[in-house]
Amino acid sequence: LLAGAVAFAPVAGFAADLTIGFSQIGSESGWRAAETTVTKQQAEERGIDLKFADAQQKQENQIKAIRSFIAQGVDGILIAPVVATGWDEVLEEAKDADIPVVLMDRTVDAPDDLYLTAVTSDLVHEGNVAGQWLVDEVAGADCRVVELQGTTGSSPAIDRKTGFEQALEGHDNLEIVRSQTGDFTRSQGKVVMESFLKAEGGENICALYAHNDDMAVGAIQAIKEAGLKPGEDIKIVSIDAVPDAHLAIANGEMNATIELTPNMAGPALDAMEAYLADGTMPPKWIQTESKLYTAEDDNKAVYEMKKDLGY
Ligand code: GZL
Repeated sequence: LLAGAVAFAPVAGFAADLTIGFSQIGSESGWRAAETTVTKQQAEERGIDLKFADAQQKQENQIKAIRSFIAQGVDGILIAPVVATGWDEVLEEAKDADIPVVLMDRTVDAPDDLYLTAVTSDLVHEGNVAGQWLVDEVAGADCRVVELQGTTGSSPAIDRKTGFEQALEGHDNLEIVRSQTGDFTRSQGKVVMESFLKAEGGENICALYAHNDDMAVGAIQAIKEAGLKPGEDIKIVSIDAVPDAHLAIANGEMNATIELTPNMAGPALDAMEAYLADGTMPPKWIQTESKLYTAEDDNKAVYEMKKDLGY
């Protein structure tokens, strides 16, 4: 009996035989690349066989990948959903196949019994912090603001806009005069910032709020090419705190960024493993922390610490 019991004792780290599908959006930003790196590291450490699918930012590719994972009979599925709508049907299919789904870094407008949990930051709070930083920075002076939005219809683009506008309520000296999506990419951030500069006149723009650092870095290029000083002539506040943002702040070309951890997979896989091991139900939202970085921080040191993390 003893020998038998020993033979069936669960192996250390239950995940030794788990197969997990990961439907990743793409590699639109440095932050996304870091999330992919960390997720693969986390799976490796846990002995999980990770099936990785890059959707090139197309929802239909994510849905195809999820259907393929279901057909393969994976134990669980991670999804970073590019947009918030259009997931009900495929999530129902995963539920019907008894395959738990964990959402990473973005959430969906779907009944929450269709996913185990969502691991995200408080995206509205990030917008609040960015807006409050700008309110304090201009200290009552008139300021015409331009906004580079994230991917249209994504939960970060919706919530970061909402949070920023909330912070500006009651401060009529601040006005958002242009707001357009740059799709979270450097190239689009630059192109859209060029159009803002042309339409408004660089001297009439006081600040830029970018929903992520990659668009802010693209915009910095456009501001320089327009003969203006980013971080001085145009204040810049953004989100992610990727290494290049810390470098830009250290160089005085950017003013503030709000940190988003690339390690969503740690909490996501913890929840997935616990559920698969014994049915433990996690909360529907596992929140990751946000931290504001400004020129007062030692951005050079933070850059050195982050530069080899796979951004
Ligand atoms: C936010 C995440 C965003 C990052 C961007 O949780 O979904 O997607 O802020 C990335 O860099 O494109």
